[in-house]
Amino acid sequence: MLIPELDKTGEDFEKGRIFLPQLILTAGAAQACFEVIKQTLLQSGESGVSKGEIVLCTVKGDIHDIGKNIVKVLLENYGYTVIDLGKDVDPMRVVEAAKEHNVKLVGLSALMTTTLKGMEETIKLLREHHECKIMVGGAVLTPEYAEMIGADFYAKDAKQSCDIAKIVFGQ
Ligand code: B12
Repeated sequence: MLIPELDKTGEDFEKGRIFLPQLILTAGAAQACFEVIKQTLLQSGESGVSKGEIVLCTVKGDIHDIGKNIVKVLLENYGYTVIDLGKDVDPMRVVEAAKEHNVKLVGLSALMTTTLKGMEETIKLLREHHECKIMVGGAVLTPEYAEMIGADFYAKDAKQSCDIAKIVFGQ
């Protein structure tokens, strides 16, 4: 329900039916809803041994983080530890975090055509400095584009990020 409404807001924004202040208000409301969902999931979940560590962020130049935050909540709920670097993250910071925690999996999010370059740059740098699998997601991405920029996995939604983590960590 929440995500289709966000999509509708995006379309209204694109078509000039609403403007940036309304878009920001909608995003704020969505974030607040996801925070409630997160707290509820945390309270109901068992705290067990972590299945594995994953570095997650929205790439440089991009401040959209609602989707990334949903991915984080779901991964945590499935028992993975998420090292969340936030949004607008410099490629080198991703590399440093991946190396520091010696992670097997990195997740990158990008919501704009202009920031797909930042995603590509991050993947390139990761390949040069750290051996790991990379999953990517975000509304503008396609499986073909994800493959072209060198990602190992494309996820169309948060649930798929958990399926990918299961493949990478074997649990
Ligand atoms: C909310 C929103 C905002 C909010 C963001 C708030 C926030 N904290 O995120 C605000 C108002 C700040 C904003 C700002 C801007 N926005 Co905006 N925004 C949106 C909007 C309406 C919804 C995005 C969203 O949250 N969707 C819901 C989430 C749940 O979906 P999602 O991110 O795709 O995530 C899911 C999957 O893709 C996947 N996934 C996502 N990431 C990852 C990562 C991994 C690892 C995995 C496995 C999976 C995964 O799982 C998620 C959950 O299922 C979209 C329109 C749209 N329909 O997409 C425009 C949109 C993305 N914005 C757009 C634009 C242009 C901007 C601005 C440049 C506007 C401006 N003129 O200033 C700025 C960007 C500034 C910047 N540098 O980043 C454009 C981008 C166009 C393009 N093709 O490049 C869009 C498409 C709107 C439009 N049609 O014009 N925006």
